[in-house]
Amino acid sequence: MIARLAAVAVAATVALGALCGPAAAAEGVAATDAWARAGAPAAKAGAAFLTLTNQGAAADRLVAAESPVADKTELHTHLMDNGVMKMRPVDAIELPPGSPVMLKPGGLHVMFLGLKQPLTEGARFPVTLVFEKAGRLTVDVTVQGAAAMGPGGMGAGAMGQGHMNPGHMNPGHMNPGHMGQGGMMNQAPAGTPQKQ
Ligand SMILES: [Cu+2]
Repeated sequence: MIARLAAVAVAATVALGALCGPAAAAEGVAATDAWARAGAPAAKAGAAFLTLTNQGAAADRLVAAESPVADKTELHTHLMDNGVMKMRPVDAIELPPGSPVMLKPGGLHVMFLGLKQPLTEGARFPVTLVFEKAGRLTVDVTVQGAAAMGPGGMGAGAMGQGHMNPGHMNPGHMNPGHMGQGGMMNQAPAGTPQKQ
């Protein structure tokens, strides 16, 4: 076990250097900054977001997610369809070695259908991620405010001008032809400072 872990230690150290906050790791995949957006008390659907970093040498895939908060938990993405942003289930989320994949509002997300309880700000709940190679990993999801954009103060310039960060996109499932010009990200909250 120790020897086996040592084999990935170098890659893991490099990958972790760029991350902050509490991390959970299955063998080879780290999950950080898991959060969800608070929903209305009657809401039947919700979503969670997080960053996945494949620290192994080989590609892996997130193939499923499970959570006790909902009847059904799916992997979704957003696609532009005739100028309308729509959600669509995906079979898997590709995790190339060494490059973080960000699940975030307007993009890939973990979808909850048939919520058994409202997602109230400050609450925490578990989500179990199932990776093709790395196995199962349970992360703690923290519910943030209804207008939250995620950890790290996304409103303070991190949103930029609505550009999608190509490094975080998933070529295996995100069809650039459907992505428009980053239109999905133009929903940045009004009043967000946009420095030139
Ligand atoms: Cu969805």
